[in-house]
Amino acid sequence: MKPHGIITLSRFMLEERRRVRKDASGAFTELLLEVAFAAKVVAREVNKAGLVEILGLEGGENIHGEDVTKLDVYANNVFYNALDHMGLLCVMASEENDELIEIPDRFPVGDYVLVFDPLDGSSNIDANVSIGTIFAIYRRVTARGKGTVEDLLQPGNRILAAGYVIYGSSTMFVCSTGQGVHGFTLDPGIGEFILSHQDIQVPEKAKVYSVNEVYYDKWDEPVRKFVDHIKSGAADSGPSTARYIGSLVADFHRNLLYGGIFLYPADTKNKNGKLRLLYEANPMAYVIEQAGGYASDGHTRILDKTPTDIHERTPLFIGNRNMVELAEKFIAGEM
Ligand code: P6P
Repeated sequence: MKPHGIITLSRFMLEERRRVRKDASGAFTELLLEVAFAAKVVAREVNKAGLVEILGLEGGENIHGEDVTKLDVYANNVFYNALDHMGLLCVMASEENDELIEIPDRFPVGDYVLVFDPLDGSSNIDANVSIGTIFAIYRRVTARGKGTVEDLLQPGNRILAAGYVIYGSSTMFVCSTGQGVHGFTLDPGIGEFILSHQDIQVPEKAKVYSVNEVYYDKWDEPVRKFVDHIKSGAADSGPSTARYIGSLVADFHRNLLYGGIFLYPADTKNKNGKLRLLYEANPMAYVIEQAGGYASDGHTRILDKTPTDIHERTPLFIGNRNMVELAEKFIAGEM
């Protein structure tokens, strides 16, 4: 739905708070806006990544004598430094950190939990392929003080807000707080995310299927039969084309707007698939369900899985509900 006039992310979130969130303290809204601020800082660096060669090699120094870090490490530091002192979070987890991320003793702790992949698909940067940040926000479950692993290992069905930033031809902040999915495009001229895609819903027809078929022979037989089925055109409401970018945020975003199914199944090498439950599958599952789609590991709804480790992997089938449920039927041996 085309929004009327210029609505910034800040205005949208503040109006949503007044309308539905009754977030008395405003801390939740502040947290969301701080995540968006960090994304703007990351976008500025990602968008000149191609200039790293000119500005200085990663790990080296640029012409200003500044250390150039790998972009995913840089992005991780940006999100950490933007959020560690705000008194909004009790704990964080990041794809870049083996252990949970504590709030430093010198800062107050808050009521929320943030899990994030600061720069997913970063191996694609040199080819100028779209990459992204993925995040989810929970309320803490421990009573007080610094958060623990218990606060992090919550099922996705307890997510309060989730979304992603796609650093592509434009930078977009796509998120849901449980009131539908909305996309905000960064206007670099004013440094604001502007509402550009209100109430995103997955189109009725799944236009695209998206999977890395190099692993075909390593998949379980039912998964191979499912992919053969949708490729044969037999699935009457099935995909009419294949697209695979190899960057989850880019593949997901395209399917969200055009309709489709993305799958990263388990295989003989990756028994639980490659993608992470906490900060890749869960946030995307939350967004797709808010947009009318569905996400499964082939047997179980992604949002109903309770993580046992912050870096736990999961097979992922995500997109149009009818396609994901068809995959589940093949895996259950019903097709
Ligand atoms: P493959 C990027 O490395 C990533 O984590 C996701 O963004 C992407 O969907 C997936 O891996 C691609 O994996 O095995 O197809 O290269």
